[in-house]
Amino acid sequence: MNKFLKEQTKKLEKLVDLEKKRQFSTINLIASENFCSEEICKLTGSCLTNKYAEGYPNKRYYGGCEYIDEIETMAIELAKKLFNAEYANVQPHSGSQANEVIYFAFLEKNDTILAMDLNSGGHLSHGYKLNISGKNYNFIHYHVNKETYLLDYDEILNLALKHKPKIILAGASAYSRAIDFSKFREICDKVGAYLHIDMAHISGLVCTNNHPHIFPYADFVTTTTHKTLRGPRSGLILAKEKYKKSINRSLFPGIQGGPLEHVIAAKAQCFIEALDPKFKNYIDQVILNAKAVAKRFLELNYYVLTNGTDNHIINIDILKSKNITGLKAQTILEKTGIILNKNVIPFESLSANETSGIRIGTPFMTTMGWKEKDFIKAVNLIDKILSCEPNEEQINNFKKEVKKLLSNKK
Ligand code: DSN
Repeated sequence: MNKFLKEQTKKLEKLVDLEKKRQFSTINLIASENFCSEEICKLTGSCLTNKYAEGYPNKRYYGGCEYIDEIETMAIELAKKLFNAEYANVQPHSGSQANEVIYFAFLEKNDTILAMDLNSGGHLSHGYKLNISGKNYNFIHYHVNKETYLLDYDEILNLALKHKPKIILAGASAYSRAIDFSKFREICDKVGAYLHIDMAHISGLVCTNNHPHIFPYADFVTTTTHKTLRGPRSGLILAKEKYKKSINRSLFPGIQGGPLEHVIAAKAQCFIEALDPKFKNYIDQVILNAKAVAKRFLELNYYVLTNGTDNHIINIDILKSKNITGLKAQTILEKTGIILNKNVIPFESLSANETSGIRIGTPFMTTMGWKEKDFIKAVNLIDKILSCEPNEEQINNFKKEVKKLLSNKK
């Protein structure tokens, strides 16, 4: 290898080391991130990445799939057990691709689908105009209630009656309250629609019964595996057995080629860990921590959307609370070592780049061992930082305070 290429390899190693250091030396409050186990990391980086296995277990287009078949079958069976599902497909590379698989399996081009509005808390793959979903299908969007910011099931019913969607999609990326899947089922039954639940954010809460379950209500369910579920960065589909053929075909050969078997093995490990009773304790603590964060921000007179949380997410209207944009809050906090993301809020008046809101989540720091008291200290610090326009000296002092809080990590 020539000098330049050797340097490039060294640079990659160094950047990964720096990222690892960053993950351990900042307070991570991003609601969609987590810190997976060493076993999961190891499997994701394993020799399984060398293997092609287009197709499904025992029906592959390549030889040499003896062990791969066993691994993928394990992952399927563990996923079914974890979520009490009749069918699982563990091949989606991501949550967005899992959603695309469902649309491609059950919709024709321009068919109507009813989903949550992006500003209300929905997701890009739920019909955003620049996303492939919004380009291929006729998405109609429901909103949250203007006063309460809660899901408005009457509006969902009215839109369903008016537009007769083939699919109704329940699920969100920035919604902090429990979703009533039984109400969604009732609406679907009234208009003859399929119920698709995207539980990407709450799958860890669903499998521990900390959120109303997806079954028997859903026809099909999609999720990522790296958020509250604490697995590798990837996707998963669950469904009733009768949809197996359509979903399998839609994924392969419809949308994806060779599955990422190293990630599938890591998903199997994630399901093993989530089946362990200790995982329920972890999710219980994630929720207790989120409730403590919401309560403290409310005590400090912040505008916490919906006045609290039932899950791992706290949404805050930071413009109304502190007269700064989400972008500014994110940027100032990052300088001190506190990482979170700006977020649009329902009926947003600013651009998606600026935003009036911030979204806070507790999964990552709970994995790091934080309890309510640690999170309350972090909220107090955030309030201190956002209550001034910190100069360099103050930033340095805040950094020291962040460091001190981080010494409580595992
Ligand atoms: N980007 C993810 C989130 O942060 O919620 C959703 O895909």
